[in-house]
Amino acid sequence: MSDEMVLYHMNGSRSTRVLWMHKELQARYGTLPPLRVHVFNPEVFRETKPDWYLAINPNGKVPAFTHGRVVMFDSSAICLYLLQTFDKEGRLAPLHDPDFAALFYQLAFYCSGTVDNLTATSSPIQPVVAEKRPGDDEKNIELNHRAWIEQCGPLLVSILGTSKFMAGDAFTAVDVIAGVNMHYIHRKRGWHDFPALEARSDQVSNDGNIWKQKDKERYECNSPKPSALDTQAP
Ligand SMILES: N[C@@H](CCC(=O)N[C@@H](CS)C(=O)NCC(=O)O)C(=O)O
Repeated sequence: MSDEMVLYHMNGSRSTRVLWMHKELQARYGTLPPLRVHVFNPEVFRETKPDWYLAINPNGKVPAFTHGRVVMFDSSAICLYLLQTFDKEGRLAPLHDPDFAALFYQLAFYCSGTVDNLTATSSPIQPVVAEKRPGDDEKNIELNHRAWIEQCGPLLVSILGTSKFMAGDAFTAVDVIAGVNMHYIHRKRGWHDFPALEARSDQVSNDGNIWKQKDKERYECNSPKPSALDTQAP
């Protein structure tokens, strides 16, 4: 199998989860193949997806990911694949521990399946909706904020308890998965309703220099001119 890994990415999107997980793994092992990043321009990508990309990801979203003959989509699923393939000693996700495994799997699916949608700009059914940025509609933002305050926020507080990091006293893959949600909740939407969650998210930013580095990192679009953008397969 070819070693090359490619991530199809949009700045400020959930594909950030994969970038961050790759960096955390690389920091711990130093032996991962490099990740080539193909960057889409959101203005163009939200309206229309090139055929070559739909052949890679018929779901038409970012992220998608290839590694040799592996082709897959969904941010948490790709993170799980990276962990299974490269975190052989469980340094980032100690999945041999059933308590950790249960928490991690539950949160990985819950975060990318439900919590992400509270701060999303696009729709899960983007190809069939006329409005391509429904998440930025004021009424939707208000409803999503209520869902955060009344449903998802309290649930995360009760699952995560009061530990220093998301899953205890050490930084783990849970901090990456849920940390992306926290980033969008606090920074993109400006919701500051659960101080315990925010304190932990700040803890990650303070201790986790990789997150800070990622935060500053903006990848250049592969083709900067919207008219010519992304028509070429990478
Ligand atoms: N559950 C998927 C959701 C992916 C998703 O919705 N991606 C958004 C960006 S955050 C997207 O591709 N939006 C552009 C569009 O739908 O046109 C995941 O976690 O990967």
